[in-house]
Amino acid sequence: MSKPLSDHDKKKQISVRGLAGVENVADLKTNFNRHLHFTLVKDRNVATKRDYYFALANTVRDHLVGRWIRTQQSYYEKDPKRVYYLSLEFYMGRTLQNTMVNLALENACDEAMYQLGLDMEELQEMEEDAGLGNGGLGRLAACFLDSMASLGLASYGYGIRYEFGIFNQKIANGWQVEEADDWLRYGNPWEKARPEYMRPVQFYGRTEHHPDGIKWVDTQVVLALPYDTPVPGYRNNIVNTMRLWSAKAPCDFNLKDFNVGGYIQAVLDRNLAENISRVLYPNDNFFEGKELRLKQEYFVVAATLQDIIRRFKTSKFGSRETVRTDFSTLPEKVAIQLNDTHPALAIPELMRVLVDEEKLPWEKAWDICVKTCAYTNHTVLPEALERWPIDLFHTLLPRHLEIIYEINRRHLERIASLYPGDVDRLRRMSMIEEGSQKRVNMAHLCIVGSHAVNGVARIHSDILKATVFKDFYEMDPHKFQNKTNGITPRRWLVMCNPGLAEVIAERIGEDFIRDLDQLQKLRNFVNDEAFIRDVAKVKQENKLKFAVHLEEHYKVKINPNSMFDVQVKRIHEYKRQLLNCLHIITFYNRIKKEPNKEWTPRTIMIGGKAAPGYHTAKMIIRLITAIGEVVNNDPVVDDRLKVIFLENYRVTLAEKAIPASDLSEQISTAGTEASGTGNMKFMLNGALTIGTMDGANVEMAEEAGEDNFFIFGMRVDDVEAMDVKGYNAFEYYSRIPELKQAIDQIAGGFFSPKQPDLFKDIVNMLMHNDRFKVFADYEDYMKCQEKVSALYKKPKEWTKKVIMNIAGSGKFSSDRTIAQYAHDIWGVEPTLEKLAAPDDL
Ligand code: D6G
Repeated sequence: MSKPLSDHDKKKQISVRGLAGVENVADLKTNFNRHLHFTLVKDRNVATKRDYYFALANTVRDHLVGRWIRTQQSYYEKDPKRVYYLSLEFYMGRTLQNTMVNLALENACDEAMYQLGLDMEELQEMEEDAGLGNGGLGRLAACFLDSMASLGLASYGYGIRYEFGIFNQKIANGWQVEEADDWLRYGNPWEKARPEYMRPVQFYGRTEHHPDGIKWVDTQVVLALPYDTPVPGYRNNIVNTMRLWSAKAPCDFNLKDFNVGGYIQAVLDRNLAENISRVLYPNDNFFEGKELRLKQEYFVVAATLQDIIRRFKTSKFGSRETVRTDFSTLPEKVAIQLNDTHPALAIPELMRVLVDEEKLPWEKAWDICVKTCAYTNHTVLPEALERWPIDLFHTLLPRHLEIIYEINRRHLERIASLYPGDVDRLRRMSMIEEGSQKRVNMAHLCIVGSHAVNGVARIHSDILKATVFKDFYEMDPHKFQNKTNGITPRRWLVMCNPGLAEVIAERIGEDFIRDLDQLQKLRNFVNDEAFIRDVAKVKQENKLKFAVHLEEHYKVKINPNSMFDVQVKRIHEYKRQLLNCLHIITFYNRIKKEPNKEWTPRTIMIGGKAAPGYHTAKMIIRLITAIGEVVNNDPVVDDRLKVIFLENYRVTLAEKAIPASDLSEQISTAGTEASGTGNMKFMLNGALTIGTMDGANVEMAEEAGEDNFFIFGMRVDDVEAMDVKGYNAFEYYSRIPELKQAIDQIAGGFFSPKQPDLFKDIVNMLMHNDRFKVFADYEDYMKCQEKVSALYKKPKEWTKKVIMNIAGSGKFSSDRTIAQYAHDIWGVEPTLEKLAAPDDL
């Protein structure tokens, strides 16, 4: 009998991991040892696993350097239109493996480490996630950077280098506990500080109106120190830049003008200024009007615009340097994309620079501003929309408030001329909201100050036009567009699921990695027995691997033949983790009622972080862990149902969980989830979806074919009709016995015997105050779950649907999304350029 292949040997056979040429491996070993010695200053007697990770990271990084310098040089030489993606979040996750994938170095590095007696996967586990995001919006920005580099766009990501990213979630006695994410503690090998590009950013002060213009004076200055991270394209030798700003107090901070507390106190107070980039606000889809957050938003915008204008003014053609002074060409050279309203201050800041500093007339400046900026909306939830109190604005950014008033005055004038006498319309469309507290509506500012406004899935873009931005759509229909979100197939297939990438590549070649639409060709293999077997086998291997992780972590015995039913995303009422809970409880009750029936076994996993201040979300986590405690310890249930709360869900855990999932739960109330991108990751990795007709689910079902999709629940129209009629939770509760039983159990302490009223707030909300109408979809959801269970009993039928889903997932590549932004909004074309490989070392 031949020896089974080791993990290492199995990986070697996978071609998508790049070639492991002999010279390549020898060089990598030499350079690894060189870095261990000269960079880490260690030898193998004392080196830790982390030292080995850093040595490998530096070895891989060396391969980026020449490509990075060359790419940036070519941007100065060719002077193409540049795209600036401004975002308060870039949820990058880990970088080492992604770099190896994009540079085709993975197999060679694996071999080099193997020959040195090291396990590359173990070293990879030493890397911290760059968790500079909350969820979908931040991860989208990260996927977009990969696609922009892979398509050869001259583009940049601009954001904040938070010292602390999204908190680490611990579960203690069933409750979420937050821990600070000190991700930079051991250093970050992927960033390069650029103190030579430091920029001043002003705050507070007042304005002075002089005959020759307006001055913003008596300000406090904080310095913005940029850190550059390389963003490699997929095997095209292009390396773009993500530039993240860190706050630094100037040397004379608090010493120049107010030397009150003396020197020591002034030095201690530098912290106050530097707090600006200290920590990411951990809210997803929720606006918290804190001064420090407004400071962060202005900080990134002011520093970035200075960089954009410097680059616009100076372009080097070969050895010649030209200085541009004519700003009317700015929109031909610069596109600024606003990732939600968070960087909306780019609009008044650009106006301030053009009018106050560059002395352009207002009309001219405004025309340039609108042509340069574009705005992406990510949500219709009212609690997520940014509405800053005027007082705060006035104190922190007095000049910007004046500019916004002027923008608004002209905006209202235009409305008044288009709709004479329509006073209510003026009120609805104003950027300034009256009321007990006056506020600036940032979405209105963004729409007016941009030439394009887009939603992130077809249904969401339609809802924007029909409801929240209806008035604006009526006035300027040409601005409104849709750009359905996408995910990068490099990280979310090749990197996290090499087994699946390989069985696909064996059938249709490797071109799908750059051109995901080619997955359509897999429809030809839907009846191919060998392909069905291969797809099912990869899934089973991924499940077994994840089961080992789960058993180690949660001390629960996992049945690897059970359906892995997964809902991972931020915890939020609108995402309806509670509906999932009701399914779990009902399934449990059914097993208990008929213990001898042939139930389709499930391992149900739910994971996600709750915003630290969101009480209901934290209670939802407690309910999930409480249900798990009862269900997992019930001998009658045995291995037919397990409930696991996946602790600390983040990019890295997604990369492990998604390839191992059978069923993806996408069950938000129709009309609430703008797009979703997790949904796409599951589809691409061979899970079937149970979902509502919400966000991108609608388009996913269309691409896969509705027969291959488990759709249930109210459509947007039904939800709207119910809002008119009124939603009565009690009616469902009293009519549906299994629902009543589940609610009575939660309310009566069945899952919290030591504290019977623990979940009274949740029950009250569900019964009397549920904005998201959980009960209204319960029956249909249960029926749909029964269909899922029935299909899972027929593995071949199941896998055929999986194949139809993978084959239909091509549309959801972020390469397609970015190509559309480039063509329809930015006015640039993907160059698909490949630079020649530099001589790296
Ligand atoms: C990156 C790579 C480095 C390049 C720099 C250009 O840090 O080689 O010189 O970007 O920065 P800008 O001049 O475009 O700001």
